[in-house]
Amino acid sequence: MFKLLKEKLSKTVSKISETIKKDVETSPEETKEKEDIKKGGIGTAGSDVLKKVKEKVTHKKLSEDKFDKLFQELEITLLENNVAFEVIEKIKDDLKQEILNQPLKRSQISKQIKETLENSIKDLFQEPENLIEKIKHKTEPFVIVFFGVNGVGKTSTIAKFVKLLQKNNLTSILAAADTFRAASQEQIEEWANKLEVPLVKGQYGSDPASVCFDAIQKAKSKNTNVVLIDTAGRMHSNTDLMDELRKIIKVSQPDEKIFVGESITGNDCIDQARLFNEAVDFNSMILTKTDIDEKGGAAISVSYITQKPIIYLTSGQLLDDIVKFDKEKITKTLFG
Ligand SMILES: Nc1nc2c(ncn2[C@@H]2O[C@H](COP(=O)(O)OP(=O)(O)O)[C@@H](O)[C@H]2O)c(=O)[nH]1
Ligand SMILES: [Mg+2]
Repeated sequence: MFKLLKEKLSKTVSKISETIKKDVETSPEETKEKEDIKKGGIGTAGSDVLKKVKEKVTHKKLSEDKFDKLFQELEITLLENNVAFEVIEKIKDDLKQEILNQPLKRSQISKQIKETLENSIKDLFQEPENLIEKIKHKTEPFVIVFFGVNGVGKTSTIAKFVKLLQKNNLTSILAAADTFRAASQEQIEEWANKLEVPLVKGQYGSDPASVCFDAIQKAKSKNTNVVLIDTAGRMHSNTDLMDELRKIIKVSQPDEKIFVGESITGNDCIDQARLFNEAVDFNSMILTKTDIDEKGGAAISVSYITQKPIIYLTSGQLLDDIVKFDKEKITKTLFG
């Protein structure tokens, strides 16, 4: 992830730093003061003046105008890589706060900008809870409902999560609450067989909420640790399907509502997250297909936009291609 954004960011930061440095070197006011000092000789009083001038030459303040002009370049880089507008504004404010009207050390400019950017981006992410620990602490079955737009990777993410639960000695039951899309029941059944976990299915066209209810009852009777509910893909603009999702949530009373979004779709993913969050106030997010996302703007933006944490990223089609979201790691990938 971030291949393109990383390259572009690094180039843009270097370019901006070079421009500021050049500005420091060619400032006519400073050159004149330097000459005056040379002419006047350096006595005890002179050494104080020299110190002051030296400081002026190596510490340069940036004007707001100049900052805005320089930021434009960074803004384009961020926009091109799907970073959300609000996020760009936040980064701009942080950078302004940190580098505007503060003395800039010529030798440190690039480092200063890079560090400010890194901290600003790190600050965008909500800290995720440890979901596995949360599950372990619950005695009753822990119910998770997964939702999102069609084809984003909900069903395969559920399969990956089951494998993760198995590694943690936690048992699962799957609820095939996608009774809408042709072949969806068969698809999840294939995963259930592969992972050797029970599955509760429904008739095509039947009420998905009743499938969830049955699965939860079964989990209770069998002391299963986790119920994973797979729902049909839906657009946030489809009111009937959003009502259906609300009903699923009402009936199953999930402990965790997870929005699944495709990181590669950038701003679409950000908009979907925003609207699903408004509709059902979810707990957390999983972003899929990070292996084919060279930009990464959605991953950078969604947590800030929704004020909800990303808990996992998936990065391929194998069952083990799921990793816990780690903001330190993410920012290192971007700036390291
Ligand atoms: N490269 C890649 N493909 C993925 C990833 N997650 C899911 N997919 C693929 O995306 C397609 C749709 O996945 P599916 O789970 O059926 O999506 P759903 O409609 O949301 O349930 C499948 O071909 C998956 O193999 C991922 O992290 N990386
Ligand atoms: Mg599916």
